[in-house]
Amino acid sequence: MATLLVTGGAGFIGSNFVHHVIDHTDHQVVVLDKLTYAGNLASLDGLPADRFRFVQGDIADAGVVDELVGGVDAVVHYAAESHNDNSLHDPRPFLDTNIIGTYTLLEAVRRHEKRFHHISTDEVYGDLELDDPARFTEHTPYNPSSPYSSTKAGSDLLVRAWVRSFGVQATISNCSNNYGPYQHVEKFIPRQITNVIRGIRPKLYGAGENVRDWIHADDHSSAVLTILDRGVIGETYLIGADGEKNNKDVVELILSLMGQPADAYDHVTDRAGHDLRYAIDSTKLRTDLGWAPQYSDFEAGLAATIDWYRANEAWWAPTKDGVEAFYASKGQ
Ligand code: NAD
Ligand code: TDX
Repeated sequence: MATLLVTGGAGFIGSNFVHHVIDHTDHQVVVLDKLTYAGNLASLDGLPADRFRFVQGDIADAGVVDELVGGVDAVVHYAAESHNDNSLHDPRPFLDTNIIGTYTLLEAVRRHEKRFHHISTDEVYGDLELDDPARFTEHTPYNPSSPYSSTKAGSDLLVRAWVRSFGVQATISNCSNNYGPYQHVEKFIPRQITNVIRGIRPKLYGAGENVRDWIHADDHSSAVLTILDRGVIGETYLIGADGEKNNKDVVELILSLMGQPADAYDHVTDRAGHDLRYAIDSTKLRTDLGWAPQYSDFEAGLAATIDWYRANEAWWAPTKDGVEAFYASKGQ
């Protein structure tokens, strides 16, 4: 049994991880989350009070961070500004949280000699051509495209430097696109599902040929627990579930699963600098650490996600109109 400090635990993937840890281990969890627009305490409803504690605070606040890190066994660092479209509109919070926040946590785990796991993204590797047989591996050179992915790349490099220069006991994972419950409606899949529920036509950027490599958030959580248990200090592990799909196919699948004509969507202004394709080769994680994803059927996982958004309108409704107004102002 250990006590984990989970940063960003009120966000999409962090909250899925907290539920996974409570359900599958006997660990205690402390969540540190600033509750930005992306954080939602309702995502942590129902957790047992004797194993879970919530602290509202900023990962860039050294005083708060130092005290919390001193009292736990390990830090699992999810907190970030996470949305590419927001980073194109206003990059500054991405630097504050993703760079300075990660630096602040690294200094605390260095001082207290605590285990650290850093959550990152496949977007640090840039993008691939549609017809390129290659996939990203742990050896692919960094080549980020957006303010979001460049600040995530910077945060990864800080972790590597703190391992090498200061002996910090850290691992890094770079995961592909997640889907599942508790994802903010600004993101692609929840935006389209909640559009259909609201009677709004889904919005596809450009031609919709861009490919993302989808993984269920619960599989991401089991991979992170595996790395915490058996990962080698200083190593990077890529997490993916062989889920490549183009955006047009995903929109059409959402529409047909929701009983709508498959062509009932609009093409809208493309994202600036839009990455074409991401694809993960997770051989190292599977071979060295014995991890395997459980959600092999994307259509079934998507249908369950649609059911979750239908059943949990109270969770997402307060944010929906503001998100759509923001996109409308950008022609998206
Ligand atoms: P999210 O935007 O849903 O949640 C981020 C959480 O961090 C929110 O609860 C927010 O309140 C909190 N937060 C933001 N700034 C903070 C600060 N300064 N101090 C404390 N808390 C702060 O993000 P997500 O999609 O759950 O992503 C979580 C992590 O996973 C990020 O590091 C992201 O880069 C990474 N990741 C995401 C995906 C994906 O598909 N969403 C894929 C790979 C990696
Ligand atoms: O309305 C939309 N229409 C559309 O076509 C939106 C919101 C998105 N898209 C496209 C853009 C992307 O090609 O769908 C794809 C997925 O978009 P996002 O959900 O914004 O995800 P992406 O930019 O791929 O980044 C996500 O995966 C990697 C997460 O937001 C990142 O935090 C993570 O690092």
